[in-house]
Amino acid sequence: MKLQYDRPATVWTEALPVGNGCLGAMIYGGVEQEELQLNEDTLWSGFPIDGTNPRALEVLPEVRRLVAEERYVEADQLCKEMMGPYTQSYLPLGHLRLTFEYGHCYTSYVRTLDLSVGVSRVQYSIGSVVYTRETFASHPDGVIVMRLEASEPGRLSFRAQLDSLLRYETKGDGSSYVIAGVAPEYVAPSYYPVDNPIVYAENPESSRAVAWHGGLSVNLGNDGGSWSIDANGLHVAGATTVTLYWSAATSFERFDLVPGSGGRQPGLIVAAALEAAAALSYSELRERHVADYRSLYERVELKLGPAAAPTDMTTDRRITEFGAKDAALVELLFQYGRYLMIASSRTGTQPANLQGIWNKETRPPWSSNYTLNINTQMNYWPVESCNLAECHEPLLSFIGNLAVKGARTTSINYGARGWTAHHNTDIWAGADPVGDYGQGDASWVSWPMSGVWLSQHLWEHYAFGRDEAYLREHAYPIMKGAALFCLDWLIDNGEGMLVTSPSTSPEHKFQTAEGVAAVSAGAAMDLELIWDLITNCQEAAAVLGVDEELSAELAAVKERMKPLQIGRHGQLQEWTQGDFEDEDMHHRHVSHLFGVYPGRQLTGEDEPELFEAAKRSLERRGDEGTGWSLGWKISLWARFGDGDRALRLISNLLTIVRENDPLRYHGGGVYPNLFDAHPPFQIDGNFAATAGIAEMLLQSHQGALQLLPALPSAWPSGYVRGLRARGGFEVSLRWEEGRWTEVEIISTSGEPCTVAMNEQDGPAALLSVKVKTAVAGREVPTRVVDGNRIVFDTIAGEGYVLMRV
Ligand code: FUC
Repeated sequence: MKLQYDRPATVWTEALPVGNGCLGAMIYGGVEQEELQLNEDTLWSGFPIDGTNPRALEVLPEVRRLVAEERYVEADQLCKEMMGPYTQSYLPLGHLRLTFEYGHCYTSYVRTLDLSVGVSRVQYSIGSVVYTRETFASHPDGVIVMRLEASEPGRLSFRAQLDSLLRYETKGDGSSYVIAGVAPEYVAPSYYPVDNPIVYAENPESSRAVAWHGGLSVNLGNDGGSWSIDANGLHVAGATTVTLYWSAATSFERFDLVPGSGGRQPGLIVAAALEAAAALSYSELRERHVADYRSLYERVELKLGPAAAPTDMTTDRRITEFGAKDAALVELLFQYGRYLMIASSRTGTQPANLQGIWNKETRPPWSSNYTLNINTQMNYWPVESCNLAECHEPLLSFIGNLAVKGARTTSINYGARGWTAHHNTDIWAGADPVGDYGQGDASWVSWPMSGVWLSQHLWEHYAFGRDEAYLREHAYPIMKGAALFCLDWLIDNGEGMLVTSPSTSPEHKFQTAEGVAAVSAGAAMDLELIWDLITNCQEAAAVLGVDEELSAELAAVKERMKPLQIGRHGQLQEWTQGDFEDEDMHHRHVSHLFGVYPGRQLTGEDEPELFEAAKRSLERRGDEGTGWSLGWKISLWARFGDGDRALRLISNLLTIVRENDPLRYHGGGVYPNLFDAHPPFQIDGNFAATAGIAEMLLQSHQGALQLLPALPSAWPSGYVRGLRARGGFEVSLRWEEGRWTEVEIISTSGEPCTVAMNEQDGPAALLSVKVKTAVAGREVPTRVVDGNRIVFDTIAGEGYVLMRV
């Protein structure tokens, strides 16, 4: 499972990413000059601030009145008075540049990223000397390690230098070469034209921003050569094998503390990491990294069909020439999403942002922040189903930070209980509507629903893993806070039905006689998000045996909420206040389909008419879109049970996009390094693709395991091991001629297992399925429920095999 190329990267989106959750590098694989573009996941501009806006509460009744009177354009305008500051930006740390002393005439070049071990490799020859470099980012040891080797003694001579786009200093401290600086206190979003977009404190000593520090050290082993450090960098001469160690840290302590105020000293942290790494041999470091990485990566195996491309074809050519027609390229895309998750989100790190942890710009697209009206949630769609539940932790604990900041916002801006946040946040967990107090647009700013949506992640982690202590101590209290906000935020629409107001369907607008507008009451997505949260809270309270009264209150609210509407095109109405005409029928957001995916309100069984209407809406939106939009549509078509259509969306995503290409295709796709292209690069589409492929093979949102619910005809036989399902199950299945032939289910929580039969299997299948314990082969009694489901009891830790007889 490799990405492979026959030349160095010339642009960033050809370079290959490594990461340990916190430290990231993009490796270009150059010959005369190698470049690693470096990141550290706590290096953000800014410091903790209060962005609440009491004016919001003052204008709220008037906004609501305008909405009720259908004066939408005016409502949009007035919403500007409810805004707070923009978020801060995720920043690039710098570059490590190696300049070799052998020119640029090379042969036999290969550059790879091997997903099975999490190691990137470059190899080429200069004359008769073969040069090899391996690079990986180690989570257990907190360093990025690069090993350089020459096939003949003494042939490695180079200079290593560090620089940064931020203000910085370098120095040699004897054993290591160091780069350090203090981040700007403010960076304006890239789309916000201001004269002074990057602002540093006048005196770095008294800056409230993050201080950052990186260090490079070297080990030549016993194979000869010499090294020295001076102001110009690290110099290596006449070596044969060289190991470089890189580590970085910042003074960021917590979302609500001024950096460094708790005494955190990044220089000491880096020095300790480098020293500890130097005490291990290269092979020890590599083994420790590979063991850690594989403990996550190897849990899932996927085989969708034979490779169509020759094994030595470069990945970018393979995308161009075969795309999704190469089933093995789809496998690579799937596993790449898992790789990127392991590399960008580990226990104790920051959640993966818009670009994961890889960012080269000081004013990155959309500040490379956390965009909470789809993108951050999308990042985490694959974690539970694709067996990386631990990687969910950074987001789950970050939601706790947002709940703290969001409680203040909710109270000051809306006079409501509980907590929520809006469409953007940053490492400081800002929960306020952004827009620099009036500069933003209501279509993206006026959306106080991210607390509601993020709460779904808290519940899903429980739904898959069944960790009751986590539900009680962490998840439920935060979910409940989000529900309390909903109770106060919902208002009577004058006809006895509860709606949200002001309400937007993220980033989309509708046409009115006065022009386009975004704000109305009861956008479908709001109602679906609240349905989801209430349902999850009710189930959580029942599991924990708490809050009977609140659950009853929530149930009553659910009953009174305005029903979703079907519009004149047979579509699910995006706005329930009117069957409005879309501003853009092909808009990238499909927010009103939340209830189909990632939600569970709209299913063919429970809501057949709305489900059909939702499908009609998706038809109308079309099969084009930005990278992440294509990614969302994969899962939606999987939920609609249409595998061929889902594969068409994968195929659209597997369209090559090249940076700086004037003739480039402007829709979504992937770059040569398989990074998702909005364009520009956004990592969400990678994660959505992984989640979507899993969703085609296994679903569990309707209380039963659905095996191969959306298998495309192009993948008639295949195999998947280790997908997870809600209820505490790990599922492996093999299929032939489009039907499953062998299923193994490992029960991790000991709950009864319900399996739904596919339509194509027919009711007769129920009688022909036998369940045996995997080890003893003992037959397990099954019972039939709801016509097409079988249920059997399980014991935690045991495996069960389903077979047809
Ligand atoms: C939302 C989307 C854009 C982009 C941005 C980061 O604003 O509508 O397409 O993904 O987030």
